[in-house]
Amino acid sequence: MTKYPFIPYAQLHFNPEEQAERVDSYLELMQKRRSVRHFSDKEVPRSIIEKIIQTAGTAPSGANKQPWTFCIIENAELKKQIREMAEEEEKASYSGRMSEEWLRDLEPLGTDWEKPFITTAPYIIVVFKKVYDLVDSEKRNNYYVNESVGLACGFLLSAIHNAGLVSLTHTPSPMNFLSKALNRPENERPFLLIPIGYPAEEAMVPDIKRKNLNEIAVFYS
Ligand code: IYR
Repeated sequence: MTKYPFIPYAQLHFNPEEQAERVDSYLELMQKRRSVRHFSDKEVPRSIIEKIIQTAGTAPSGANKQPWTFCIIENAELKKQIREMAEEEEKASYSGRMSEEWLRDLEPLGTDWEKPFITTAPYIIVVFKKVYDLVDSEKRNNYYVNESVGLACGFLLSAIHNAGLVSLTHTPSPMNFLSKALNRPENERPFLLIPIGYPAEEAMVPDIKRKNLNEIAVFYS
């Protein structure tokens, strides 16, 4: 196993004012991020999507295995098929598979089994996690796969928002149908389905509040 050569870390140097300004403006940007369910069909250049995916790929991962595959679906027929399959599963979930409590928790958010965004958005990204790697048909371990792919999805969502685009983390359940529809190898499992595009002009979002700092943080000084 060859070792990586170690190189100096390319440090970022901000003076205190710059630092304060940067954390404020990043917070302000991210506070505007919302899960959007109403998409426009307006085109997004492929080059923009490519840069966003590359940004997601900068996430840290267990032993730097980068155990993710991003499938970007633009093909209308394939989006239609995926929508039909997702809605079939979601219909079964909303009408029996989900608990009463779960349905009650979702009610204020107005979600239901219908997933029009899958066909309206110009792209859907299906993120796959690689539970192991296949190198010359041999299994190689990956580590902290859920943590790693979750981090990459976080980076993905923030890159999407930074581009003035919107997304939705859709979790059709179960979602094995995506492996088949996209012809993925046996070492990959679907993780999230994320439509990406511009919001519809009349897009509405529920007026949710984020928890305050003192509700989410405990400081030990
Ligand atoms: N997977 C379903 C249900 C759903 C579950 C949660 I947790 C949400 O925050 C939103 C929806 C769906 O995507 O509709």
